[in-house]
Amino acid sequence: MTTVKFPDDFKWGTATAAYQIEGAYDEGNRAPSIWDTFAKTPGKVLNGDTGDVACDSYHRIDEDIRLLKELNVDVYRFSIAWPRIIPQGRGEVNAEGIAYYEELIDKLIANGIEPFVTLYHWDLPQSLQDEGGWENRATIDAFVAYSEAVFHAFNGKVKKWITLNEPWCISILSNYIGEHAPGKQDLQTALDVAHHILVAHGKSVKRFRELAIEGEIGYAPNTEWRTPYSTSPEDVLATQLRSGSFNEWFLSPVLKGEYPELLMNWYEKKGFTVKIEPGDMDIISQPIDFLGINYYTGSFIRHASGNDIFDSEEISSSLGKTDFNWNIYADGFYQVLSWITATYGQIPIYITENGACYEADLVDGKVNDEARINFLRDHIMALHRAISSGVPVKGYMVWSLMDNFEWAFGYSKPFGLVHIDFNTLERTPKESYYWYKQLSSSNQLEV
Ligand code: JSK
Repeated sequence: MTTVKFPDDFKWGTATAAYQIEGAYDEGNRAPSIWDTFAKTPGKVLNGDTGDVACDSYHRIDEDIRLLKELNVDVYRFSIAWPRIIPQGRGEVNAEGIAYYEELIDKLIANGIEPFVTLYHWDLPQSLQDEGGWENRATIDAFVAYSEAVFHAFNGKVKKWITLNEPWCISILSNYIGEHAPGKQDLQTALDVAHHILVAHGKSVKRFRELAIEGEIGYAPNTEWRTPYSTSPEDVLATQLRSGSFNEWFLSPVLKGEYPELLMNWYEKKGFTVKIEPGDMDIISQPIDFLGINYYTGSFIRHASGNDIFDSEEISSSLGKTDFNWNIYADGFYQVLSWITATYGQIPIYITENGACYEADLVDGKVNDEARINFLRDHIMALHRAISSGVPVKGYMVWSLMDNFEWAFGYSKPFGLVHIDFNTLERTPKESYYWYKQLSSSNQLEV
């Protein structure tokens, strides 16, 4: 056995999101979000599951904080629901919404756990969607006003802020592929949404600086690592396009102030445009303090004429699969982190999500999810390799603290360190919880 030690100031944590765990969908003056609407639209979510109750975390602050405390984590990443703070999207701030998150934040701090807050984790107020949602540039200023209300409410208590979670999911998955809310399937709409949320990100960062809010601000794109099936120019191009549309498209505007040229030209050749207004790129590329990186998987890509807009296809490989049928690609984690630092420089990075879906039954009070332990161990080893080679990673958060509402797949895809019985809402730490507790307590891995 060898011991792999992490830097002394390295932060260990876990992550959740409002719509996936809170429930209490119609309490505390909360108004519907696009996910309330989408989940209640027949056929959109597996088994007709909704976030109406979820893990009922809205009513279980003390219970969830006990789990975090016993897990001995340094940080807890959660999201604030815009529909609880400004229920109509614009206008009056809801005191009950502020009070709920203030209680959560105060109790986290009292228990020595640093709150890591995501402002937007996909739950856009439905009233804004009724006005066009993120397709409408006016939603940008609504987001800035919402951000400002939250900045003011928790300034000095929250010192790590994330504007957006997974902009690729907000734009492409939700408006081109159509798997997430609002479920549109139009690439031009998706590119418009992508641009507007990036401008919204930049204007929120700008406001954060103008208001001299304490702490640091960043954002959390999801990344995947794609490897060409062969060195043929066609396979390499297909990989660069598929990968670029997922990674660079959401990193380069923020970190370089420009969209990746290869993709821009490719979209234009296909008849799609990005409507950039004067000053947009300067706003988008407001300097951020850290980069949140979500990483789950990767794949091998080859040329396939007409298969998708990039003439690309993912090919099956010998990589293992999680119970979500996602490739297990731990080396891809090392590769993508190394590529980010090589491409964008030494911006501090927090791993804001990494984890896996594995099913495991509760038997005699225990959940033996050894597969999740193996996944986490392999990925945390890859993370250590990246840190050892100079990638400035400052912390790591497992997705997720608890089993929760996995969007279009409802409650069928467990990612938690804690098992949730969705009939009783009883919480049971899994074997991976105890494994991770040992890691977060010792700051080292025995391999
Ligand atoms: C997990 C990525 C935030 C938190 C977790 C889903 C995801 C995804 C899910 C890609 C995807 C679907 C579907 C089909 C075909 C082309 C959540 N993260 N999570 N992260 N990423 N795909 N190209 N990649 O629940 O809320 O694609 O797309």
